[in-house]
Amino acid sequence: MKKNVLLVLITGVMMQFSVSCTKPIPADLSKVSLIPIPVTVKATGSSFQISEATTIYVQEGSDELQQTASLLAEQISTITSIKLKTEVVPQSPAKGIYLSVDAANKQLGEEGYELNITDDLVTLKANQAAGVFMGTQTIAQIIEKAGDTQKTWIMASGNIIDYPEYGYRGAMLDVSRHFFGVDVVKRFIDQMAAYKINALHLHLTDDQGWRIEIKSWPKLTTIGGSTEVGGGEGGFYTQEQYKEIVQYAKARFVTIVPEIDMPGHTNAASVAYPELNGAKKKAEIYTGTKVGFSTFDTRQEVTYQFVEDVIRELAEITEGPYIHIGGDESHVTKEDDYVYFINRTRDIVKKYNKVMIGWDEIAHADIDSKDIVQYWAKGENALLGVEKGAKVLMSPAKRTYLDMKYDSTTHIGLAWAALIEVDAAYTWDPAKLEKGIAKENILGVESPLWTETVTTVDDIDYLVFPRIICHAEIGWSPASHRNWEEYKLRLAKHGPRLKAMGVNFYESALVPWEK
Ligand code: TNX
Repeated sequence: MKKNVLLVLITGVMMQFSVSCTKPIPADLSKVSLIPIPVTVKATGSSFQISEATTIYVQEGSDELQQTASLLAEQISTITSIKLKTEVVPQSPAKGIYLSVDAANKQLGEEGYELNITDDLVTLKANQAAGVFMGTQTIAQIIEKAGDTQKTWIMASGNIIDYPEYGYRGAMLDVSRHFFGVDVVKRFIDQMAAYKINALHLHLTDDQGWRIEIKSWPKLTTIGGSTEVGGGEGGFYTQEQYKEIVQYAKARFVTIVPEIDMPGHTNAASVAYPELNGAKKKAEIYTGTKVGFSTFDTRQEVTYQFVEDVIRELAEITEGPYIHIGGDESHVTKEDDYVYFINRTRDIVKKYNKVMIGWDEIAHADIDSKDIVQYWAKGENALLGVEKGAKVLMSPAKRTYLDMKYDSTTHIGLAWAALIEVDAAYTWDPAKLEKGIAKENILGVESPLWTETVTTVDDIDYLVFPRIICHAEIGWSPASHRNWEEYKLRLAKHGPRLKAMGVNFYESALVPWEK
């Protein structure tokens, strides 16, 4: 009798113990500082616990989903040191993390996703793999320690429905003024993708250097790539290296947009092949930072033979739809020669089935609804483009130029357009910037980093972060959700996250950074 009572007691205690052990830890999803802020977040007050036993399940039949699952496992391991297994399955499991594609919710579009987190199961689904990838970047921001002293990692429970305002959310890296190798570009892609940026524009050529191998014109890189601003050794990507960047980006749903800047900004090409500028004046290697002094001779056939060879080779190794042809600051090209050049170049880009993007000056050429004008300086140019039916990519220098100083004390950067503190980077709306350019005219937002004063990875980080995070939210989140006073508190929570990622960001005094 006594024995039995004891047994019942012990069993009772044990049962209670095991229940309290697995009891989910309360957490509030609505308090997690997500950037970009999602369209809707509903918190349910509980949490999903991540442990060694958690598996990432992937719906069968998609290589892209499997790749996304492996990248998520890597990201979770970086954050928590827990290595999760991935497993392909025919249907949703009862426990674990499950990634699937199911084209049920039209509202989500190409990149939207729905994330549902309960005590046992995390389901992430989207119409396309791109949306699932975007959702994994949200998961990476939701994962947190259950408490300061605890080693338990959780995801607050609830439901998120999310999709972007603009389909193109980009960053630009100028690898011409200073060259940066493949590893730096990959690191940049990872950092961008974490904030749902989906395009990387590489400014591959300029007066100071030609950075992409063109097999039919080899001196472009051997001579044209041999130096950079300040006289350093320069460099270039072989086509194999470029393809490696394209594939790395693709796995993270980032499109590479290559730019060959013409007919101005072409000194390096003309040093390699003097016939390109008509050889009236022999071009010399240039390592300074002035702009607007060079041009191709746009009225001779050899120039178009060159443009066609370059565009053909580049189109072959570029998977994305765009080729950027530059077209800015051609100050020494006569207006009608400039228009003639852009028109002929546009035909060549089309011949190789790509969409032409150019800086806002190209609006003066015969462009139409298939072309894209990148607004950087002149609203009137962008408006002209809109009148011709083109879409606008928004990169207003006063708001998005990452090479602008934060304030007068910033140790690198330029200041010709503006000083851009973090609040100035955040408090603008692409659809309200210019009268006559509405949301439906806008392809998206892009933040360019020109590198005249940028020589190291720390320099890149310092100018890019945290401003690019502001632009990422502008490109993704509804305008009605954006408010500086609230945003700066969310941004503050990303300080430790950026530090953990090894990012040398600018600790603006306007943001109450969390330590
Ligand atoms: C203007 S923006 C340029 C670049 C410079 C940049 C410096 C644009 C289309 N052209 O050539 O690098 O200013 O901020």
